Formats: sequence, structure tokens, C-alpha cells
Amino acid sequence: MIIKQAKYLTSVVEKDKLLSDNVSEFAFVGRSNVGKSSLINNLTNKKNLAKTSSNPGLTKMINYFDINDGEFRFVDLPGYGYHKAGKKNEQMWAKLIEEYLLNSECLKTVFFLLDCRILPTELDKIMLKFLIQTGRNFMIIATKADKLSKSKQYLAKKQIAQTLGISEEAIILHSSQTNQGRENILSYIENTI
Ligand SMILES: Nc1nc2c(ncn2[C@@H]2O[C@H](COP(=O)(O)OP(=O)(O)OP(=O)(O)O)[C@@H](O)[C@H]2O)c(=O)[nH]1
Ligand SMILES: [Mg+2]
Repeated sequence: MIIKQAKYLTSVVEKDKLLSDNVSEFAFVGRSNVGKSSLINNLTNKKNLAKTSSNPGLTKMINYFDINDGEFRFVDLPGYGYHKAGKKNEQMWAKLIEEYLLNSECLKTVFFLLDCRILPTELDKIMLKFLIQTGRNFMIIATKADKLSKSKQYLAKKQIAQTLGISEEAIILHSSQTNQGRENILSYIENTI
């Protein structure tokens, strides 16, 4: 898969405004600060397409990005588990994520991101359960792989799989710094659209 073009399309905060056409969407879900926006920038090879920050809670809306002039879309979702956002905001974003995952007519696959250095949290487990309930296709991406040595990466993958009760093969290690895993994810997209 070659991404020749990527541009910001629109942002949405209400379920009635979700895009509904025949364009396939790939959505990025995960805890705040896990690296969702960075992964979109890495895959599209554009540094500032999706806004990233070391301060959690940056992405507050559903942000749509058009790829290859209408071939497919990336959907950057707000992160969960950012307590400083306040309970009201947390609930609002959680509802928005849930509504998107339940209602999007274009959603093909959810990329579910976990930090490879942190064992899945209770909220991650809830998200996994929810994803399974929706019946959506999903793929688990362990982010920030550059922060671990190869042997620690292997161990991390094993521990994540054990904690979630899933197979290790369901997890792709990725790094926005070294491009590790990038080609795997792009091939997956190519085979899915
Ligand atoms: N070393 C390293 N840092 C990363 C990687 N991916 C993301 N980061 C850093 O992690 C921080 C958070 O990244 P974001 O992409 O903004 O995370 P997000 O999941 O979009 O966060 P929210 O929008 O708050 O939900 C930033 O400081 C990034 O530079 C990676 O692969 N390696
Ligand atoms: Mg973000």
C-alpha cells in the first residue's frame, strides 16, 4: 500500500454527523497518549497531519482524514482514561467513541492501540470486551516499540496477550520513530479495503 496523498477532512462531535458514504474507514482507538495520532502521521508519512502532544487528552473530536483522494479514510478518535480531563469530558468522549464504533457505516477495521511498556489497564479490557461485542474487525497494535529492546518487545507482546487472553499473533509491534511494523499495517489495509 502506498499512501500518495493524505489530508484532513473534518471533525465531528455528534453521532448524526458521522460520515456515511461508501468509503472504507480505519479507526484508531486507545488510551490517551498511547500514540494514535502519531501512528496516523507515521502511516501517512506526514509529521503534522494529526496533532500530537506529550500532554494527554489532545484529540477531543472524531477527526477524519482522507487518504489517496477518496480511496479510504483514517479516523482519529479521542483517547480514554485521561482523568485530568474531568469526569464530564471523559464521559462525553467515551460516549462519542462508543457511538462511532456502534454506528459508523464505513468502519472496516479498528486499530486498538496499547503501549508496549504498560500492561493493559481495566479500561483497555473494557474496550476489548466492547469491541468483541460490536462484532467489528480489530487489530491490536503495541505502540512505542522503540522504547524496548527486541527481547523486551517479545516479552511485552507475550504479557499483553496473556493479560487480554488473546493470541500473540493478533498483536503488531509498532514504532513511529523507527517505522517498525509500518509495512505490516499498510499491507493489512491494502488487503482490507
Ligand atoms: N518514542 C516514541 N514516542 C511516541 C511514539 N508514538 C507516539 N509517541 C509519543 O507519545 C506522545 C503521545 O502521542 P499522540 O500520538 O499524541 O497520542 P494520542 O494517542 O493521539 O493521544 P490523545 O490524542 O491524547 O488521545 C507524544 O509525545 C508522541 O511523540 C513512538 O512510536 N515512539
Ligand atoms: Mg491524539
